Amino acid sequence: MDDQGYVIDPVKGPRSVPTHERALEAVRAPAADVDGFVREFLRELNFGQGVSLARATVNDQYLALARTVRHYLMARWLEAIAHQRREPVKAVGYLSAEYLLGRQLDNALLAADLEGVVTDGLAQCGLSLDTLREQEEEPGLGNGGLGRLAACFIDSLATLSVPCIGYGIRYEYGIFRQTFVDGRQVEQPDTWLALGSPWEFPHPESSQPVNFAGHTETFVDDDGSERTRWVPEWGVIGVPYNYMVPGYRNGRVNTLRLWSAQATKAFDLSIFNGGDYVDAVRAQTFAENISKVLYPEDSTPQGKELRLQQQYFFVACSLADFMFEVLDKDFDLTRLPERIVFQLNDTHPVIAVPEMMRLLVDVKKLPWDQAWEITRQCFNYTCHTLLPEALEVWPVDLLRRLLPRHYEIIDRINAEFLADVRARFPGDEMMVRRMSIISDYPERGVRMAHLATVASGRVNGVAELHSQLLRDKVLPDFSRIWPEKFTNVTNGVTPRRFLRHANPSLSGLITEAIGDGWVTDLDKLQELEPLAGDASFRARFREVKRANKSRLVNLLRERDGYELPVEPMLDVMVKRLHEYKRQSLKLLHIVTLYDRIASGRVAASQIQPRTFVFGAKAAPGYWMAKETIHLINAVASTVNSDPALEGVLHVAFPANYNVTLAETLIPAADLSEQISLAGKEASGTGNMKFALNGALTIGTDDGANVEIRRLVGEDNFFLFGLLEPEVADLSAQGYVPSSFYESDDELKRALDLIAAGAFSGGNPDTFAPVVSNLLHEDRFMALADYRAYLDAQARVDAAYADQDAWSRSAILNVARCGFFSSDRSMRDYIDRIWHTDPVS
Ligand code: 26V
Repeated sequence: MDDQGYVIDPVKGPRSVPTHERALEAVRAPAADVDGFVREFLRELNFGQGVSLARATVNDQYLALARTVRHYLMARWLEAIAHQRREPVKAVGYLSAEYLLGRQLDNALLAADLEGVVTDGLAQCGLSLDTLREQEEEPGLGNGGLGRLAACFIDSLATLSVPCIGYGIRYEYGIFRQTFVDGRQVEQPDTWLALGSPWEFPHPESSQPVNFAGHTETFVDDDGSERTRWVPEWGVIGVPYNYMVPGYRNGRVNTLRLWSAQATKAFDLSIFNGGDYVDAVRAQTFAENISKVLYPEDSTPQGKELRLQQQYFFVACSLADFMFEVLDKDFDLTRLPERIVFQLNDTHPVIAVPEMMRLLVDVKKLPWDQAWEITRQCFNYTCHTLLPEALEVWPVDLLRRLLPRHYEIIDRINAEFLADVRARFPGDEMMVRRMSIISDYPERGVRMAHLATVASGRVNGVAELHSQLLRDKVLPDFSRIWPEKFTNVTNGVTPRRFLRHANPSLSGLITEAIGDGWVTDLDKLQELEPLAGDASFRARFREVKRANKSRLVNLLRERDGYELPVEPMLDVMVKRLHEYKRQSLKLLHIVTLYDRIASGRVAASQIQPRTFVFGAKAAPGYWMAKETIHLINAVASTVNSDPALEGVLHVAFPANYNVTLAETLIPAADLSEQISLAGKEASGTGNMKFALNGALTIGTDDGANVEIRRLVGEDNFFLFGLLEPEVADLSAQGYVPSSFYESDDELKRALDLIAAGAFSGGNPDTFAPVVSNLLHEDRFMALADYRAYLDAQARVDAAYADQDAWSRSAILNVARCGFFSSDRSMRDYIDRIWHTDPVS
């Protein structure tokens, strides 16, 4: 605030502030010029870090820089928060157990348009922005697609000026750091907070108590009505940490609020009074365990008590925070749906449904039916999977012990729901069993997807094919009784991080051609389409790709010690390691190429040179996935050390694939591998990032691949493999993988080579389990798709040989992928599900 009562916004300039706001707005952004920046940066270094420039470590410099950049966003953030409280606008409450944010500094610089000023200002201090940005440990508070999607969505909502609070968990340890020891994955803790994060703002004054266990009692209220009260056994405190979510150069900053668990004083005291100091300290640790670590499984629920504690913990904090802190304590909750719509990011936050009912019925004393009406208007559910084993089912015994009141509420919701089903389908008890929220077999369990579907206004899948399969195969009974509940919103990715920031060279080329409007209106990329026919533009596009490859080759040399050539086609498969994603199919391709040369069937000079890059973390308890990692590393080391293959075939598997590595890898790729078995990948979002950065896709008819292919055109996409109905037929017939092995000589040779120990120093035992799994089980039909995959790869080689035609296709991929902006996804959610408005 300056003397005249102005808030200076570095982007929009001065703005008049009404007097009643002035007290709130004691914040003023530093001047957005080089001198203003340098002054502020040195002030942060001296007074914030307590060091002189001469003695500052790189970490001091980074922290001071981050704090300085924060200042530029602060005025807008406070304004957004004040507005939220003041104006009766409807907000989105995004409930997600995961946010895979990636580095914050680059994003903040981009949003606030400070890159130029900061580069110059740091140079004046003798420092380089590139060195400082490397200091940041990315907050890896997610496993993969689902967590990264949440991060893209909150970015887009801020850019669209839609009020949103993202709610989640501040894990002290995010996704593990992957290392390789003798080619095997070894997990290390992710200590992202070790040096402190300058991007978080703790707000202990807004802490929320959260209770667990105990029992319930009924009693008669003052007004004579019978009520239930929960007498919990223990509790913890949730301390919120706020993070800025800046919109792209629009003056909007939304909030991400992550909860950290702390022991309650009351809890400590009871044990301290018992005299056992050590027990008391241990109890404190016990409470703090709740937000200690992100569970690294992303497909097989372990049914672990701590995970249920995590889920309830963050959801209880978040609902109470919104209902009683963001809104006034005396807000008329019958009007709650006018102010909030909660999006359930998969089933992880679904315990919010009975929690909302508990708050409305037990705490706010609303009649059950009215509370249920409100609840149903406040929640919507997004499903992110098709694997039956990934659907969460909580054992009744566990849920009832940990959350006795919630279990009662779920039981009543179920009873009323099943009464409705019986009324609609008299006598169909099979249907009642199939639909019940509480299952009887194999043990009594609460099916969280059923609870979410019953309680939600809308249920959506994340790509067209996925939404269709969700309706027809995962929740068919529900879609029969409530067809209008089901909808699709195809995923998207933020063009700010994944094109503008990650690929500055291509961004520059695009902007030069069509202006910079595409950054917030990605459909504008269509204007590039005519340039695909322009030979000089194609040549420049190829130069950009080459420069990006060289950037990657340098990074992999420094980071992982790889010596890779820049020229070959760069073929990339990066995603979590899972059998359904079929990294093993990619491996069989590589082994076949290797075998063709090693056996002399094909001369090395006849092969289209390629560098294969893998990036993949396996869940620590997923044995087959870890064996596959070992095999990839073994094949990589054999291929890379064969002098005959120098410049022809190389395989790189940099450890610890994360958002930061993706930002260098994706822009360099020529070929994007999206080869899941049809009907298994809900959407995929890496597929979108690659296509947007001008890689061509080799892929199955699965997830969002279907839509990518439709948009970019079938000539610019390498399709192969069984279609989803064919997969279903083959399964029904009884799939026999060994029959494919017997009938395809090259497949047989590839598997035999692995089995014989060609990649394990002659030891046939090392990879026997992987081979045997493929030969005898092959749940995801890699062998059935092998020949089609190799044929498609041959088409890729032929296409790549014509570099000019290839660049034309690549440019068309960029031009036609505007649809995959998460801004569009957010507009779809707004139109079909949320019905919220942006604020001016
Ligand atoms: C699932 C589970 C299951 C219980 C154990 C813990 C846990 C943790 C995370 C998850 C999430 C798995 C679901 C997921 O990440 N799905 C991915 O979502 C992406 C965004 O919609 C989508 O693009 C991918 O296709 C889908 O696999």
